[in-house]
Amino acid sequence: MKKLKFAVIGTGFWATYQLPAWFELESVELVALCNRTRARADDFAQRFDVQHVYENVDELLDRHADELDFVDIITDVDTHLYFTTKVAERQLDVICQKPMAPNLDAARQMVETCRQWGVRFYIHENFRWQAPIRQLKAVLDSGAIGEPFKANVSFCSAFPVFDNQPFLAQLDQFILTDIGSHILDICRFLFGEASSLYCQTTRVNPHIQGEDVANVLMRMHSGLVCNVAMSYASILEHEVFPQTLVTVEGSAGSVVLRRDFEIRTTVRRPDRSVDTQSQIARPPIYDWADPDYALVHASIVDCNRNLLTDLQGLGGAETTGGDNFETIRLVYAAYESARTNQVITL
Ligand code: 89V
Repeated sequence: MKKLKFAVIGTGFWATYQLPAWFELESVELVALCNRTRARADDFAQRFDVQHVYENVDELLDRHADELDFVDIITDVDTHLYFTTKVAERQLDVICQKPMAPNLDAARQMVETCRQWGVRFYIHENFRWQAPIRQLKAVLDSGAIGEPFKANVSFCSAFPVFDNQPFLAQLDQFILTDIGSHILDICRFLFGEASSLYCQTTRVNPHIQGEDVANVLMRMHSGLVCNVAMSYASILEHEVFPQTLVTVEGSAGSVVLRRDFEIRTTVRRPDRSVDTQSQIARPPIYDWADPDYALVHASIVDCNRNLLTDLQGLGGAETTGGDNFETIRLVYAAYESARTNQVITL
């Protein structure tokens, strides 16, 4: 496979893991880094042996646009439209961190700008690439539990997420953009598109700006009803961060993704007793991963691999800009529902 050359914009907390995740793949070469705080980019360049460092994105693109194949934008959400436009204008393919944009108009503009410039546009949305989520999807696709009609999806935690990512405490819109964009994407991955949605939000932590609890109820096109609970205020017996727990009931049985990656599939036997099979869908462990985030950090590699395969011309990207626009639509529909206390028809 041809080695693709790329640059990274943004060397914050997430880049600390996204860079080594790229280096798990063979057919990429990181040519340049750009960050508004030069010292941090210099530190990354030294650590990851990158030749060129810039504080200014125009300078990076002036010097390297001709040799680059794509740019990976790993910056805060407010800058995504700006950097995506800068990169697309140079006719380079774009990967952008989730959440795609701070509002739906900006997201629409990003998709449209990339379409107009004829460049490929992807969102780095990694949660659907977690090993237990992929395995759960395989159980659903096998037909073992029949036609799914009901699901509970839960991401409830009291993990001190603000210690590593202090900016999250300053967001006016917090849990639905940060975790909601992941969890609602998992729902789309498992159950398809939603036709309507209702949401309630709460702020429990007095030291943050945005909401830290959100409950979303969706009816999917398939007819399945999906109940999604998200919280960063849940002091529970078992702290499972960053695991998503899922229960799906179908016409012929049920499947439960429990803590520590256990998937239990229950079906009825002909004599009407039930049979439960258990499997563990453990993620790979990388030595560069933060143990608290190991499940998520492993999924960065699989997400990158999927996007790289598409960039290599082999197709198959899951989280294209167009696809992720449907996820971000759910996020902002959830805010609208919470604000108006209305069911939103999608
Ligand atoms: O992936 C993320 O968006 C991170 C975390 C896993 C903490 O939510 O902010």
